[in-house]
Amino acid sequence: MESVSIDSLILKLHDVDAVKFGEYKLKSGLMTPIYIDLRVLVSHPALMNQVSSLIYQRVQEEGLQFDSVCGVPYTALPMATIICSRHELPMLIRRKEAKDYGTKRMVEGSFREGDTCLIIEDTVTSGSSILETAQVLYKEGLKVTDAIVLMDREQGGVEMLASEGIRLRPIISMFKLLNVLLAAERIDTQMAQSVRKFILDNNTFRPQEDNGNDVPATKKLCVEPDLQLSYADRAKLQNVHPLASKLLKIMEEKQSNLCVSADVTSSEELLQLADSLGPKICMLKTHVDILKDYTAAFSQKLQASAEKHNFLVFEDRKFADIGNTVKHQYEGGLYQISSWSHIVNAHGVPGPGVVKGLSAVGKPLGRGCLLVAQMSSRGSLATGEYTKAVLQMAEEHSDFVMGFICGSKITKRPEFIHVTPGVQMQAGGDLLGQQYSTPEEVICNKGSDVIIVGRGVLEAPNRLKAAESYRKSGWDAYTKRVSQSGQ
Ligand code: 5BU
Repeated sequence: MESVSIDSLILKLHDVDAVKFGEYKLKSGLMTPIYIDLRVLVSHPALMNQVSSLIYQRVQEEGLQFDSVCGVPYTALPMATIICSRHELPMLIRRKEAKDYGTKRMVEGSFREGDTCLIIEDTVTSGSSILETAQVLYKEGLKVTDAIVLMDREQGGVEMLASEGIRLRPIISMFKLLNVLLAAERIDTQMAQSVRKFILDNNTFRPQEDNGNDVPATKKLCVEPDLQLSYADRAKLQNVHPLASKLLKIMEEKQSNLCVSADVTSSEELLQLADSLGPKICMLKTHVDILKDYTAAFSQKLQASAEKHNFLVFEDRKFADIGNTVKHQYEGGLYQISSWSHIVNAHGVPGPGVVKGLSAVGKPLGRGCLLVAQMSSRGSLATGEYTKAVLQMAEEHSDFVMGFICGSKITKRPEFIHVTPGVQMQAGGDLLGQQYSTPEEVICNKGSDVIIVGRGVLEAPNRLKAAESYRKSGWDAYTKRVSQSGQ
């Protein structure tokens, strides 16, 4: 297609607000002065057809060979559908969430092992969405060598994917888009300049400098200097909470940053889990109120198992009431949580009183608390300013608060431990809003310290094997993070 057609397409995209200027937040959390939102195309069928034609034209120009086409969900899905339908090409659909019934397939459609799949995407920033889709396809035995994207923000996606063996071919680049909009007086020079500066200042891909080898995208955030510190070094910090120090030492010693979430309903099964998985984990997380047969004897046996296998117990109670009430809930009632659980967690919602109340009970016993700064569930309200306020609450009560439940590292202070739930080998989610990231993503890219895995282990045919493979993944991601950041 000639540049004239691309020019007119750019103007049409601007007409329908698929290109917007202002202050927008990207998936990465970064604020951007330009936002590309091609989701609106479904409301503009003529434009959608033009986009799809352009993509297909590029496929032909490049002479790409493939067996099937997969659009990255969701925006590129209709584009792939139109192309495949019009040109009678086999298509595959990548599920974002695994079904919890039936076949549990992550890729729908027919294919054979070794088939090549072409990926189609609407917009690329870092390239991570394409990579994520490619990884799901790889898992099914498919090959991915090429991808086509309508709009490349020119922030490192092409380079990152190249380092992963995927050639990304953009149709419209950010600089081209800016030039066309500037020439048509849709934006002024100042705006064009500020967007150019933003793009140049925010390249997401950082290649290795010392030996010229490319660094996979999954490593790109592993170069923050504060991620240099090993668990062992952090355990020795002056201001680290004693229990955080103990946990860090256990992690280093057992080479495990795995916390298994023992979400079972019988005490016996839980104790069996503790005993069999004990050697693989640094921490065991419980929901004691889902047990149908809790007794004080159970909590004693759990403590003994923790002692024997050298792990900490974390009751995921998520206290969220006024100080006076949580004091009673923590110390008394049926479960007497403070008497057996090394660590508990709390929401920041009630304000600092919740920490003060828990601390009054837990601190004399040498217990520690994790504040829930973010949650793994879709639509969680614990974001942005709330997360910052929770961080401040922790800083002001660091004699009892030892870290956070969060999706990613929220502070550079190395004495705090970041603990992340919502982890499985494959990114995705469940039908009730849980969202999963991989161990590599959580530890290496997001800079967290501990992965919490529940059903990833509990629903595996062999729980011990699964725990070992999560331990290994989490540990490998950690060693990669530490060695990289040391460069
Ligand atoms: P899963 O089976 O790996 O999805 O279990 C996750 C566990 O972590 C489960 O016990 C949740 O209650 C817990 N969890 C979570 O998933 N997300 C959160 O934000 C918090 C706790 Br806080």
